[in-house]
Amino acid sequence: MITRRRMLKTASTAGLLLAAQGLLPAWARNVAGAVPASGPRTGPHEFDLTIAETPITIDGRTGSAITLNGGVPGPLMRFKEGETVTIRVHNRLPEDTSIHWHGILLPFQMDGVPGVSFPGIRANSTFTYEYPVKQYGTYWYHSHTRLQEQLGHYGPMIIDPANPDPFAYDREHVIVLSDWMFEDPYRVFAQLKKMSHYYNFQKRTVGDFFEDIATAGLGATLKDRDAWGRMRMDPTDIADITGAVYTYLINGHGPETNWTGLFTPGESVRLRVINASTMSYFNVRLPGLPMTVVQADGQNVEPVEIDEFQIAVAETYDVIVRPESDRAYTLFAESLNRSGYARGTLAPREGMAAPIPPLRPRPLRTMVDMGMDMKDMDMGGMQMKDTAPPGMAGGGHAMPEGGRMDHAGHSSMGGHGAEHGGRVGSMMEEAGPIVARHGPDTHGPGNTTIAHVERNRLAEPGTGLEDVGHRVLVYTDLRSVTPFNQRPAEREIEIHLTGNMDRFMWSFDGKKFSEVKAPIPFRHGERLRLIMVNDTMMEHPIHLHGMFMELENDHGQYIPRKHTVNVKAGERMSLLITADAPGRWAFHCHLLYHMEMGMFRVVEVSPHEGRA
Ligand SMILES: [Cu+2]
Repeated sequence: MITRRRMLKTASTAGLLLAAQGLLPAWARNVAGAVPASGPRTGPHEFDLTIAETPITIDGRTGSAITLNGGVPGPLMRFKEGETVTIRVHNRLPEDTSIHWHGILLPFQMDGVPGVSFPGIRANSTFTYEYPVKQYGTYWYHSHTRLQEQLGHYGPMIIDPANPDPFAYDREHVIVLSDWMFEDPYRVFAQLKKMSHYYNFQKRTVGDFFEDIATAGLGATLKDRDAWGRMRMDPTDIADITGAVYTYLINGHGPETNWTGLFTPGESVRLRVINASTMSYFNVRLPGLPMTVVQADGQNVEPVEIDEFQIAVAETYDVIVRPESDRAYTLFAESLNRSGYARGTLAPREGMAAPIPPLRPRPLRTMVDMGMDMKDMDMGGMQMKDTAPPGMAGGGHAMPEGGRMDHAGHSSMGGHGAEHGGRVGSMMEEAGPIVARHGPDTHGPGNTTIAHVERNRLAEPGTGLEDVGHRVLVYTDLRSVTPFNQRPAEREIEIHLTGNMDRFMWSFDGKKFSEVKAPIPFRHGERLRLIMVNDTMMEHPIHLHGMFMELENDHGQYIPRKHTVNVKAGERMSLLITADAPGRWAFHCHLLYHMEMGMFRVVEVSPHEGRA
């Protein structure tokens, strides 16, 4: 294992530093005219990637990273739909590594998950990936070995389509968003696992709140102002790693460096936005420029014009913008918890900048996130308004931190509730419909916060974006350009996303990966409906390898295909899968530390041949 201390020693050589910056791929350099037509080819269909420890500089500060061909992010891998590619990966690390091609349909032995699809790439050895490229679009790649992705082991991937895209543009930029830490991620992870004691000592917890519900009943607990104070101890306080630790990056550059993408006024500019973060969702916007979404997870979708979108970890969105004026625009990617941002600029010339918007107030978890039904609360209609507690000021329509403190400390419930009651009411109207009720929970101690009701939340814009006053992308907007398989599902599987937030335990159906004995069986060729129910109070980006998931969002045969879906708190989501890819595939939460905690499964599509 590479310890941070050892890595920092190697980082002290100035010569290495210069070499590292010179090696940053052209598309990621501080000023980018446009994305190059092809990636780092070493032959007609051949690529060489070298993985090594290398010092990097971010906003003037030096750290040590795991780099691909010397850079963070790694080189742009650019393939052509229909070619067969050979990629030789040279591991110069003193430990195993791997590369997973995220969202790519390929033979499972090429999927790059150690212990699932292959043994991994040993120190000082070379592994050769070879596979036919059967799709088009914007994707990315990353390590699937321990926490290496947090150390910089990721990069973008573009597959040029065999047939032209159904939309036009004059220029494109790749936008890789990521979250970098100068700390040792293995130490941060160890601390997260120890959190239980730390938090129990510090303050009351989400678990306490649920115990109160069990003993005093929901209505009484909610009427207790102090309980709402406890509600503010929301799971993001524990689960997230925030801007206190992270520097948020665009194409490897911190906010101060101001990565700049050039345009000529009047051009259509395609932005290929990839969230290569380990733990960070972003809200992305370009104040003054509407965006037209044309691809999601590499799949062409009917164009939809918006002003902002939330991008979950591991998702990609392609948008087209048309800057008409000779001025700069800020590309602003605010972290979901509003603890920081990645920022770049689109400009006609180098050295320009536009105002940076202030971070908006931190969003709060809501009763909808908690899977509560207002009817259960014995406070319907007007009365509900009178008792609206301070902690839920409008369903994530947050107040400034200071404002909340003030209300919690000084206002009476009634007075405060009256002030915000209308917004609470509207929050409930905007919330997605309740589609199921949660039965008795059987997931054991690995699952502590049980949603009472399960909602369809596909038409909701995401935490903190409920009333931002402009158009925000929602999952019901996504409509495929081409029709897909209409075969009805033959079988249904239900999986619950579970957690014990006080103890930083994350799992499926209450069990960590290490506690399950067998893969989830899929029969080769079968058509499945996968129902995911999020029992936790936070969103999780769930990724299936090897096969697309078709998101059942009411668009019939035009429902969109996704490799990663954001499942909101308390949400019940339905997906269709054609199990057409024999082999063993990973299925997991793409929050790196959740996956590492065991929110991970293997899916086995059989019969199949070949061994890992
Ligand atoms: Cu998760």
